[in-house]
Amino acid sequence: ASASDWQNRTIYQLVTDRFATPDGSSPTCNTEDRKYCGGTWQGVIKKLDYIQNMGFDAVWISPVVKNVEGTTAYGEAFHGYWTSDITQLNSHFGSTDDLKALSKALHDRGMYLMVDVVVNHMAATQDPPNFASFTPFNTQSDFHPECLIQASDYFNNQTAVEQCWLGDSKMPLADVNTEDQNIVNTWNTWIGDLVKNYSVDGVRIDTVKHVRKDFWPDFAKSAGVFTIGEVLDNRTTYVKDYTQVVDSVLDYPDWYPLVNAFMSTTGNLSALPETVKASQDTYKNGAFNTGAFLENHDQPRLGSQTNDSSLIMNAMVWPFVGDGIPILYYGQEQGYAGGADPANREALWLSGYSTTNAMFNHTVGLVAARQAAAKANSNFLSTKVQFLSSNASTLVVSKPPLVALLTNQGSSSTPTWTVNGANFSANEEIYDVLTCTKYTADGNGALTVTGSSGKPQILLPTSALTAAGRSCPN
Ligand code: ABC
Ligand code: CA
Repeated sequence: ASASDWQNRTIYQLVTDRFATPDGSSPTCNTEDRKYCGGTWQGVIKKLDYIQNMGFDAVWISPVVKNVEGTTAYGEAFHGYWTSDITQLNSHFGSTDDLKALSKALHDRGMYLMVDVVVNHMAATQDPPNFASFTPFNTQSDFHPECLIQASDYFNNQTAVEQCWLGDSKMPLADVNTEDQNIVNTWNTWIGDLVKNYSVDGVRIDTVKHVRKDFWPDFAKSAGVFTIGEVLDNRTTYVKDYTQVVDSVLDYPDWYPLVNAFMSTTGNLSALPETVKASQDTYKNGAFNTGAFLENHDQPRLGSQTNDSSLIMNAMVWPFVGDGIPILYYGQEQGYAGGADPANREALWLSGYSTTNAMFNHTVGLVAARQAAAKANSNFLSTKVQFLSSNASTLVVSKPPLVALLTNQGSSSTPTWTVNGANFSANEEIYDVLTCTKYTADGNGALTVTGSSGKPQILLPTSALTAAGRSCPN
């Protein structure tokens, strides 16, 4: 599937080892142990109803290739990022047939499969590494000379970011010599085969900023499907260049102000509109196609920073009402609150996959609101999101036909928003689709909304709901 095929998708990101077991059992899983807990591709297949019932139509799974075995200084390779052999699959997650079966099961439901891939490095369990233990890059010359990336390099030494190593002396991530044409060819063939063998629809590329930019266009072309790169940096000025070499990037520049805005009732809401504008102005495709997320496997969950669920509910709205492709990290819908890696990689089975809790319902509402808006207005996905108003504690976000009302005033507040300049007609009937509260616009198509308990709202006119074949409720 191409970038444009992905634009109207909604992605559920899961950690394969932590999402579902193949037999439906619920083994203990202490995140601090950093061990394999038993999730597999067959487990994912068994729980596709759960994902699809929330409305998601794409699933991003952990890296699939063989990783280092046994216990390392940082535990086992349950997350899948510690490649040892790119020619084999990670048997903890299943067999070749199992991965093909997952791909087919998704496609049978009209859903897409996104696979995470790492080309920047192989993981070593000793320093210096035993290069012969890697496949197929098995000699020292297949790697850049060892030097660890220093924190300051991220600001003033891009060559070091690209050619020195991630990790540390306990677990060096041996940096593949992506300047060598044979290695480049190997990677390009490998990604083409992976996509073909498993009918992959999109590729999430790890550590994109750690490989020279001109490596990526051929790699992306060899993949032949949508490519979305991880460029972990908060600067749009830095991230923008990568939108030229892969289809899309994960939207870290908006993620930083998003979290800052909603981690407390004193957060700053005004920084988000600025980065959004900068990304719209400087990314290759505007902010369209960026991966919009609130949580992922590398960052502390918002619930570890605040226990005010109204703040979390507000923050969750943004990825669904902006220009990017929404990505929800598994467990957010169960109110998971794990902190920094490894605490943010909880086993989902421990939640019992509840479909009745508030965060689950909120997730369903967000996915449905975006899909209704896209269905009602064929220009929804290509119309830039705008902020109709922003102040210290409220935001009015417009992406016609929807308007999102956000606040960080917290659950004991009664926020109000004045909505002016949205695409509402005079006296139009409008619903907050999250609660099915009905409003009527005034003679100028404006309205003032009073919220409750600091919760967000998503407004859609009845005409749009009707056009989408929806009504409120339903
Ligand atoms: C393990 C342990 C951790 C332990 C760590 C040292 O080792 O689990 O508890 O703290 C995988 C595993 C991890 C594992 C690592 C290392 O491997 O998932 O559990 O950590 O062994 C990707 C993946 C990530 C994956 C890898 C490695 C890469 O999403 O899951 O980790 O394959 C860098 C990379 C980024 C990478 C991330 C983990 O590290 O660039 O690709 N993610 C600065 C740098 C960033 C850097 C970040 C974290 O620090 O600029 O490049 O990310 O080290 C902002 C700035 C940012 C700045 C932040 C801190 O501040 O804008 O640039 O980020 O203001
Ligand atoms: Ca590198």
